Amino acid sequence: MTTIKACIFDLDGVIVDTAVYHYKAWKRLANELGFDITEAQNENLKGVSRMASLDLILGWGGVTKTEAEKEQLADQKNTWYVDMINKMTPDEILPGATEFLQACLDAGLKTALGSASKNAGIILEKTGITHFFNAIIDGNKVSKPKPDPEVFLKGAEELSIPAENCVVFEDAIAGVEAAHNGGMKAVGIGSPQVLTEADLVVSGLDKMTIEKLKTL
Ligand code: B16
Ligand code: MG
Repeated sequence: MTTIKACIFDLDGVIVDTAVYHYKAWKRLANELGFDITEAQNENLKGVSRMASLDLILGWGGVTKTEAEKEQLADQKNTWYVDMINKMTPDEILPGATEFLQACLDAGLKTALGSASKNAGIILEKTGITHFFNAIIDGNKVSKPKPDPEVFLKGAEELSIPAENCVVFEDAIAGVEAAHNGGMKAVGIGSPQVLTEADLVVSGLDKMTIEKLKTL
């Protein structure tokens, strides 16, 4: 059993569901390039960085682009995506997320955000939850994508809590792997059939309690 002193949260799929906005923007880009992407394909983009997502999409469409063209395409997608997330409201926070964040703080635990997104700051601001986090690590602060543990290790470092006393909440397989690679516990948010390596799986933060942290 581990003493948990800090909780580190992934953003997309754990606190909010921005996958639908990523999908709309990527689909529009693919359509302009002359092909389409499906919702099933979009599943493979969750937790994957912007440029790595673009590489996957261009591969599915059988399209080759230069590095400079890819930068331009990624910028275009991001402009459409940011237009959508700028309209987000607190109603879009997933069930139980603010309640569990508050319960962590009330229990004296530290909290951090550990997201691959360079737009995490806008999302936290628009949904009104920035103040729940003692540290915010996003895609602007890291260079190595999950399953590399960089994003979570930086979170632990900013909180001054040893990795072994941290637990990560993640909806992506690569995120659970990243937590373990960093020597942290991982609570999967989603299905136990998918997140097989997680130390505990719940369907959402509405099913999470401080008591359950004691079982890790
Ligand atoms: P951006 P997370 C990830 O967020 C998303 O799941 C993924 O679909 C996205 O491509 C990535 O952020 C980068 O986002 O283009 O906004 O920098 O799950 O790590 O919170
Ligand atoms: Mg995620």
